Amino acid sequence: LTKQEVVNRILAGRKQKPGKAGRSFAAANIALCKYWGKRDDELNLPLTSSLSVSLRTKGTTTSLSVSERADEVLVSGEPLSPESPVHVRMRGYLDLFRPEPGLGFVVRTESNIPLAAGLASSASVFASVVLALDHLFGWKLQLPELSILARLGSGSACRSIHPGFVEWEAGRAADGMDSHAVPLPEQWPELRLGLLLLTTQAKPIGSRPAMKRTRETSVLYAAWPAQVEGDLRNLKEAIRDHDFERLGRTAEANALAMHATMISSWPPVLYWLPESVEAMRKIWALREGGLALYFTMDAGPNLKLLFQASDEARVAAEFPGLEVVAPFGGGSVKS
Ligand code: 2P0
Repeated sequence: LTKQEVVNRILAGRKQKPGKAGRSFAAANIALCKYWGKRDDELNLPLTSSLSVSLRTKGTTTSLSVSERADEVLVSGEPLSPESPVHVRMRGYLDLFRPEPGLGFVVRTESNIPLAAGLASSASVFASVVLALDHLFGWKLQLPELSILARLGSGSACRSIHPGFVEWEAGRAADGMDSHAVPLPEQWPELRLGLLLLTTQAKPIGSRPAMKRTRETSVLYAAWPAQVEGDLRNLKEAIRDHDFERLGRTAEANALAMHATMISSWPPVLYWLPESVEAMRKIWALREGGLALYFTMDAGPNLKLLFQASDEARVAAEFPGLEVVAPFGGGSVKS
């Protein structure tokens, strides 16, 4: 099955006449149980489910309109060269939605999070593009359909359709109609995420080829599905019980297990820099000293810290410049 066939199924009977413009925001998301490995490269269907938390205010706003000319992609107001990888990828995605062959799109994205640094993936970009397309064409799609369309752009983007805790159910169907995000009902106002930006330098290998290489060459990858199964159970119970230590421990172990599969690939995939390891050791030392602080990491060298509002001042003092996000907006700060 191709992406286009899936899109045609979802858009069957929907109007194809664009309005003047569409504009939408989607938040970035950080996985507590990672998506790493696909069962279908074309449709971005995962081998396992994953679970994330939305960054609520940090993400991407996309404005879209149609034009008589070739596609234009502007990132923070700067037009991208048609040869740039981001332009090529966006164009390929927009091909799925052209109302007429000759028509182009003008896409303007503004992100308030550094995208290339592996702090967040392309998730908020593709999720906001899908929401803007829904606006532009007036499709009024259901959330599972929007999530599926976002997945076709980038797997983790399917989770950025919802706020809060989100599970991406892997599904089993060959067409992936059962592989989309589902929001969890629980709120956790005291939860904090800290974005620890250690470097903005581009990563050596993108997550897409890295994921493929891991699945194909890592001997440890065989253990990954069972790790995910246990971690998802632990995370859901931790969220239900507001058990922060259990949440943090599970998320950190899951991230390290994912990186272990990468490191055991060939050629090896190692995103860590000396600064990453230094930060890990500092977190472990602080934890030894009684601070409930954990981390997670994605396909990049930067860390995301997990802690609670009551420890925010202490964590901020230990990590100057840390960008703190409240995924559920505020909450009481007990000292
Ligand atoms: C995640 N990552 O769950 C994992 C953890 C990176 C590490 O999802 O090929 O950009 O577009 O489906 O979504 C990044 O992978 O990959 C990612 P594609 P995507 O957040």
